[in-house]
Amino acid sequence: MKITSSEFLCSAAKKGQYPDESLPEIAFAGRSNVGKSSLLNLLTNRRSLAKVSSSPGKTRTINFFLINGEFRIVDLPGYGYAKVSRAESESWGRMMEDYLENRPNLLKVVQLVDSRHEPSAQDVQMYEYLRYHGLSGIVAATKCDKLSKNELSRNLSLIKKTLSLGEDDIIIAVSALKRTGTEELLACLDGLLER
Ligand SMILES: Nc1nc2c(ncn2[C@@H]2O[C@H](COP(=O)(O)OP(=O)(O)OP(=O)(O)O)[C@@H](O)[C@H]2O)c(=O)[nH]1
Ligand SMILES: [Mg+2]
Repeated sequence: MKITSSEFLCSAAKKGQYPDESLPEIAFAGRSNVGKSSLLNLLTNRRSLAKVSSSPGKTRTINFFLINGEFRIVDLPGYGYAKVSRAESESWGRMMEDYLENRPNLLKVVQLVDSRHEPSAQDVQMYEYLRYHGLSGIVAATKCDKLSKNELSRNLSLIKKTLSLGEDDIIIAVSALKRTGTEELLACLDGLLER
């Protein structure tokens, strides 16, 4: 697939604010600062379609983007950001559950993890949650520009093991900086959209 058009549709904190259910959606999940918004910009070849920030907690709502006029990529707010209050973290949980468990046109969630580290307990929990809801299967290991080939290969094995990835699960190393991993990821999205 080639992405030829992309546009921001809307930002939602609750159900009534989502766009209609007429188009398939693929969402990006992962801890704050892992590179979700950057990956969306990379795939769409846009510098600032989604807002990126070096301080975690940039994306606080669910953001919908229309791609090629035929499907949507959904940029989710990150978890694991230490500075949020308990109330904020609870409202994050409700917002995520509402979307992830009640969205009939949601095909899959791409789980992003940092390629430099062993997935955190929250990453594992998120992936298990996605698996339970039939939304798992694609993992993107971000910021792979920061690692040597050997380190990357070692860490990809560690990520597979820690997240208990199965035979059919796909893991793709991506870098927004070096622009790697996009073709593989787009091919995956093609598969999801059954083309
Ligand atoms: N070196 C490197 N830095 C990256 C890469 N992707 C993202 N970053 C940097 O990581 C930081 C966070 O990126 P974002 O895309 O805003 O992360 P996010 O997951 O959307 O974060 P939240 O919106 O807070 O959940 C920014 O400073 C990016 O420039 C990458 O592939 N390589
Ligand atoms: Mg973001």
